[in-house]
Amino acid sequence: MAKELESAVERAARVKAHARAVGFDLVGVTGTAVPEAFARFSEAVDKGYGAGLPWLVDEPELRRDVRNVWPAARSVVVLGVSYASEVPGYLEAPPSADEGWIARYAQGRDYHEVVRRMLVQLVRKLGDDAALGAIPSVEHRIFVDTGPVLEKAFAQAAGLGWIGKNTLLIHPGGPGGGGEPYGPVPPASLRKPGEEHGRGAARGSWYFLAVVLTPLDLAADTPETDHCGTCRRCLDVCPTQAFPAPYVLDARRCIATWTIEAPDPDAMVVPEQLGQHVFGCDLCQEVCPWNRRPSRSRHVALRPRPDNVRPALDDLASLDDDAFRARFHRSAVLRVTREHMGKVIKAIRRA
Ligand code: B12
Ligand code: SF4
Ligand code: SF4
Repeated sequence: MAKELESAVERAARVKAHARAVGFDLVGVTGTAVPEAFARFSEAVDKGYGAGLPWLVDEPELRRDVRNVWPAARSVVVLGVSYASEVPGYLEAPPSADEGWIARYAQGRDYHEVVRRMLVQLVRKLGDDAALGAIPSVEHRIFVDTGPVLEKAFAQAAGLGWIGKNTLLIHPGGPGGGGEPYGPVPPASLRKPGEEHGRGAARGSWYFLAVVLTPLDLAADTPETDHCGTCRRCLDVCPTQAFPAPYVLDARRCIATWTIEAPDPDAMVVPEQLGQHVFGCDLCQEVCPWNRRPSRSRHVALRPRPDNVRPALDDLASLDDDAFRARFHRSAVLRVTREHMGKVIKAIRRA
């Protein structure tokens, strides 16, 4: 039997070591509620900015405190996985009129699958610790994207980064979340952009977020502070003026909603503002100075598949249902149907 880890600090350190061992790039800990963010969330939903997406606007109370989702939760472990790539972006190498843009987060393997597998490994390691008597034997709940959890707000509270004016979580670089140094700092001659403070925790917003709810009492980290300053590039670049104010997104106007979430894209898409976007949009991240010179994600499965970078619109439009499913096998693009993407492609061509 191992000695029981008696303090919340020791237990948090153990969880973080496991998180890094299974491949998470960022990890931090916080409590079960983010009251200020919940107030902002409620205000945004009341104004209609949730675009009527049922999984976002229904049962808002669930998001007040994760104990409304799972009463046993006592701490929230927040995790980040980089999907940064060196593929030139939409603005750097604009797609031609015959090409579409699939957002970076969907250019590789479906992150729900990749990140979930890492979460399961993390929870397994905690189970091993419990079997050794190092921590109490408890259940955990894991979430990546689809749960009623304000992941960005928890990530900021857990010190992983701050929510920028583009409403996304931006990691400042260096420590791997939670204010601890992450990985050795390589010698200057070997450093890549973004590795100024240590490997594996490049700055920027090209991170997926995930959450583990745990009944364990873990020491909380210090929230990250805002580093947007006077910059407003993301607000100015948005082709649909989807930001009614800094830090506030009206999802009804976001190309990601139009091309992915809208029940019927014809009812929402403004073709003249769509550009070449067939699935998602990266513009408000591409212009962010914190995303300049991204270092490539170490997660091979998340790296872009060449055929998902500026795919020919004709090729996409020619797929039947089976071919569409085969083409996007294990890809987040399967969030939409062939018919849905077909309508988006028609809108691109109408403009
Ligand atoms: C709904 C949703 C969407 C909606 C709405 C987006 C949005 N900004 O909320 C749509 C479909 C538009 C969308 C688009 C995208 N999404 Co999305 N989405 C979600 C989801 C499922 C819920 C987010 C949510 O609760 N929104 C509710 C609204 C009201 O909250 P909010 O705008 O985030 O507002 C918060 C902050 O802005 C803050 N806030 C508000 N006002 C102010 C003011 C100040 C001063 C401060 C400091 C803070 C602050 O408080 C609010 C509450 O937390 C999360 C996963 C999850 N479960 O959390 C992924 C998530 C946010 N999406 C993600 C991604 C990658 C994207 C896209 C980049 C995909 C793409 N390339 O097309 C785009 C980005 C668009 C954008 N600029 O946000 C990632 C973001 C990772 C990161 N680094 O932040 C997440 C976390 C998924 C994941 N698990 O990785 N998404
Ligand atoms: S993802 Fe595109 S459309 Fe949505 S807010 Fe950002 S720039 Fe605007
Ligand atoms: S582009 Fe500028 S304002 Fe927008 S999130 Fe990045 S640093 Fe903040």
